[in-house]
Amino acid sequence: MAIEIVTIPDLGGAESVEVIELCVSVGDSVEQEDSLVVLESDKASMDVPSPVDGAVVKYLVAEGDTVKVGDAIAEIETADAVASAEPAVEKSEPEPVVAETVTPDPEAEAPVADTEASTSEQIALVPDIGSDDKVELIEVSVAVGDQVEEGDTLVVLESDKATMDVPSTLTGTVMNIIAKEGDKLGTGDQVAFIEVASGGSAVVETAVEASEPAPAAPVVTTPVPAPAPAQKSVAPAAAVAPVTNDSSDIYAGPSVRLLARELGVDLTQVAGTGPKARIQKNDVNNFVKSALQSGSNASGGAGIPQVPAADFSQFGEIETVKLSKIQKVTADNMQRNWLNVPHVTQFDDADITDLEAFRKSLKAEGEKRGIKVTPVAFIIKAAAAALAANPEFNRSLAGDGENYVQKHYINIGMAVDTPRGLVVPVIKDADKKGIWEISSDVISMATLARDGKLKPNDMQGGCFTISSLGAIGGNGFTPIVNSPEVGILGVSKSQMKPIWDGSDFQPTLMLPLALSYDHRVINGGDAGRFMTYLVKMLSDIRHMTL
Ligand code: CAO
Repeated sequence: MAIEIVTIPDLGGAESVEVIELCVSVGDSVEQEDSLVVLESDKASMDVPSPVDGAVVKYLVAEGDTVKVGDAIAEIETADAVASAEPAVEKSEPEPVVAETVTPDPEAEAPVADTEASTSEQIALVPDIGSDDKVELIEVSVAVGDQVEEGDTLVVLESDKATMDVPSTLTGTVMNIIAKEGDKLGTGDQVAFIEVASGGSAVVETAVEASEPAPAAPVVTTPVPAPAPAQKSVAPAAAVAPVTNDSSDIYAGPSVRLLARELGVDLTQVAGTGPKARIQKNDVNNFVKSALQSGSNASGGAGIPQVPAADFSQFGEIETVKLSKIQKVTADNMQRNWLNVPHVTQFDDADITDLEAFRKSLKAEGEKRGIKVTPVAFIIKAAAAALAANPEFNRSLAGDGENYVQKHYINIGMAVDTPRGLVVPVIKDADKKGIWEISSDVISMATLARDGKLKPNDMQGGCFTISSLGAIGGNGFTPIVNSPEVGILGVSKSQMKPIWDGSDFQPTLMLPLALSYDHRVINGGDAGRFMTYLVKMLSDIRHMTL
């Protein structure tokens, strides 16, 4: 074990810079090249990577500190047992700060310019970025027709270590933007044509030419050391130049931008908590966390807008009550299923006049058995039969999106309203059970549910769900599929209706049914057949015995 002290390397001429971010926590393991801190001068932000593999023992600087070359920033305990005769500080000094070194190249060739004309079109090039590697263009900061002044950012490049502005060294009009977002650019690549009002001036500058020589030491800086007059005061780092109006206030370092892109986070929606409201890694992580907790996706993913928080107290007296665990789980499940499942709901009414007469005829025997038979038992029985006859409804999409799983068992879930929230116990093997057994299961499951005594196993393995509001009322509702199941039946209150039998209106007890299904797995035809089958079962219970 050895302690390595990491120091601030050559800053390429900058006197002092600000520590704007500590990238890891004390105790964290780091690998060589992992960023330890992000520094920021008035020109650029720069990562200081770890020179060794190890664990961060201590930070010797804090966010907001001003540091200069040679200042110690962190202690790292290395796993390397090799005892070095050199002091750790000396060992760390020669390490490069970052891989991307932007060193202006005074030798670069200038594009041809017509100094005689009143205007001339000149090409802005990527200056020497200190590496043969190409880096990604992440932002185009101007549009064709824009007037730019010397120092205005044209595009922003980003390697895995640094974000670099390519500022214009010309004052004029952007005539054509050659490079586009996503392009990989290297030293000397063309960025844009700029029409320059020469005004008799013989001076023709490219981005490269305008750059003053920088020290040879590896330093991340912007291509030109000159201050960028058009940059926003809110974002002193040229590295965070705007792309569009919406992103004009983004103030974040390269590692944060990388993280945001990986997580699909739109940084315009993230509030920065760092110095000068700079967006830090934690801000991005917290944004994602809160988006997930609120059940909403981070913008840029599914693009679901957040419902703004409301202060109801301004309208009257309120109280805030903690959600029960079941309520929270239900909310998450409903939101997940609503968002993931393309729902279609089909409606029909079943004539249950005979079924009700039969059910009532069972009352006396039910009292002897101690079992109350309600319409729900018949609906479960009929649904099990419909599932057997229409196996499409007994499928689930496999996680790979390439297959479906066909189930060869029939378990029916039954939504039960309890004071703690909605739960769905499962009647196992409903197709193999008679009305008495199903009724007994309904009673015991509903009792366990209301007493909060259901075991996890009681609520697992459902193939299809029945949600009955028949005892409560209503003409119909559209239930949400209990994914990964693909179908759910909403049952409403039966009503006596005059039904035309071809020669007369007959008083008929009609049961409203609503079948919601996952249209990824079930077609309308499948649903139509399922519903027709179900209605037939309920309308003539003799079919259930077949
Ligand atoms: N039409 C008319 N009457 C009905 C009916 C219907 N569709 N369904 C049940 N009833 C009657 C019953 O026959 C019973 O009347 P009687 O005592 O006169 O026979 C009465 O309503 C009460 O029934 P119940 O509630 O005791 O029993 P059930 O079998 O109908 O329902 C259960 C059991 C567990 C489904 C129910 O208690 C329950 O919790 N329902 C709520 C489900 C729910 O909240 N769903 C919402 C899901 S939202 O996504």
